[in-house]
Amino acid sequence: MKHGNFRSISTFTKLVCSLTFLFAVRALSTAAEKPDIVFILADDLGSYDVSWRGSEIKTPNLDKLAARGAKLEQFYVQPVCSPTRSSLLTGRYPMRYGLQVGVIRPWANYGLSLEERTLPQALREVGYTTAICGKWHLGSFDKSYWPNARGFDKFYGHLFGALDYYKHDRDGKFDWYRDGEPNHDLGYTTHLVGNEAVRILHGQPKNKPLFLYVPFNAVHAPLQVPENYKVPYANLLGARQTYAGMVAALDEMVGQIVAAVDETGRRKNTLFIFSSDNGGPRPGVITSNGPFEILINATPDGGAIRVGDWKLVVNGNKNDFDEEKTEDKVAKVNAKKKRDQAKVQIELFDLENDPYEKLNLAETKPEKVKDLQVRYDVYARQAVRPKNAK
Ligand SMILES: [Ca+2]
Repeated sequence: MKHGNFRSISTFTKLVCSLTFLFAVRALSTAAEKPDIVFILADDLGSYDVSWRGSEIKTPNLDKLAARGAKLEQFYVQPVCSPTRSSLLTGRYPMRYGLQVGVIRPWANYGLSLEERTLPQALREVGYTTAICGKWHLGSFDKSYWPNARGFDKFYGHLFGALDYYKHDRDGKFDWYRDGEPNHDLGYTTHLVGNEAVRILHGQPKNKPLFLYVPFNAVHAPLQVPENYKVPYANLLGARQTYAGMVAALDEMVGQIVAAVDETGRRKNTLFIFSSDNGGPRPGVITSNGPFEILINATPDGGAIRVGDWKLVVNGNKNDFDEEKTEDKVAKVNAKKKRDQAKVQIELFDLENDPYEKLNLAETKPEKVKDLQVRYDVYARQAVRPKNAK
């Protein structure tokens, strides 16, 4: 097995269920009727930074969806932005097309492989209008990789990560578009994205189903929000106060999107899904992931596999770091690995009795480790080389 392939197994994510799906779906009037799908994706939202989980940050609109829907208390996403988004839009593990490690940087000359069939392509083929408002993060260097070329009829938003919420740039490069052309709308991006989603809903023909994908850049860094959103959180310290305001602005726009669905009479045939793309960075300082210690970017070099209640983690890394610096982190991990090739860290967890992965049972359950390692290796051999591998 090639070393590169082994590393690629990181796509199996040891990231713990940081997020929550909300389903609010009513019975369809007929089996043939296609539901609208409104998929709202937050960016870097801490899994316990929603008020239905007891947070001091108030999210009344998300709470309402949660109360009427299904709350998935444990599920897996990929460790960072681009892998999660590519998984969502292809239904395939990123290790199968080389996006398993880190994010696609603004200057990267690759993107989601053009050979991959996307969810909006499939939905458009069966009659849906397909629209994305928000962050793409699946390739920017050539327009053949942009959303309008990947199945979306409509695209409003940006291509890079870590956008400035007001200037709409990243590292000085302007990054705000409508259907492939630069767009100079003024305002806070959370508002712009939400307003566009509302506009799309109001403009949608009544008899045509809609796939509305709303990947907010909120609440990813840089931490920016209009001052009025911070006022209710004067009791919170520093960055968390700003972050709380950002979550509140996001929740407000979710409320407006849901209201637009109601106003257009589409509610009874709409599936809402809400998630974050990964867990919250700097937990305890800025975000909260509750009892889950493992955060974003948990496995830049290694991976995990779960079979039933057992989970094997290979070369796990519980350090938290900025996902935009992932490649730097990967380089450091690789350098360390070269210095110590023989040392592979193995952890085994019994998720039924230890859902927060506190007790490593690898030494006491060697047979279980062996069983899972065999399956892990099968997948590792299927992985392609990461596109950002040096
Ligand atoms: Ca993210």
